[in-house]
Amino acid sequence: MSGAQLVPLTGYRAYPIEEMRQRAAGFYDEMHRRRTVRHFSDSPVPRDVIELCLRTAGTAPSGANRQPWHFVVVGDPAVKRRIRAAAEREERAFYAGRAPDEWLEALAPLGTDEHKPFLETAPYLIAVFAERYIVGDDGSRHANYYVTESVGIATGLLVAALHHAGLATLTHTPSPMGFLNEILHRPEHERPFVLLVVGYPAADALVPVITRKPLETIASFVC
Ligand code: IYR
Repeated sequence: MSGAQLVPLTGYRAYPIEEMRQRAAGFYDEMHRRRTVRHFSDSPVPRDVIELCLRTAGTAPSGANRQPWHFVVVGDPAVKRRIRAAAEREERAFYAGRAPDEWLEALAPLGTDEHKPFLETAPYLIAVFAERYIVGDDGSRHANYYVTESVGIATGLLVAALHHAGLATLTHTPSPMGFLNEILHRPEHERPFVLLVVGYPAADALVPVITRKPLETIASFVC
């Protein structure tokens, strides 16, 4: 017996083909301009804009609709300072030898190093956690499904929403990120997924020269 409760689809909107084309092109145009930024301004960002973008992230599809994500928004300068210190400790080890040469060579064109001043400069850090499983009030454990896929999609929507709102992001992954559980008091079953740096780009922000793979490379059609 199915326990499903089904209701009519009401939110869907269909568009005439030409409008569909324009919308798809317009959205591509907007997303195509997005760049990952590492030079941030310290100008404040309205908190309600962050909240709205998090609501968008929370609309992501997820395995069995478990929504296995948790976002911690950090604006407190003292907490940002602690996160920077811990991240730079890991990054120093990474750049000084933990990372294999091949990895460091792959990063060289991006110009990254162990210095992460943006973790203090940017007005907000958003630590994204993946709930590996659910812990009931009585301590019982319940499975989540497709956790990495679900949190990856939610994070993608968050990056897109922040860009759409006019903010810049850096998807930062100091490795390992266990220090985020400690500093942000998140339980052990929540795995740090990514640390998003959010704000306005610095007026003199520079970005590396990159290219994006052409459609023919990233997609094939069987039709
Ligand atoms: N986490 C390090 C290294 C790094 C790794 C990858 I893969 C990148 O795309 C960029 C950086 C850092 O943030 O510097």
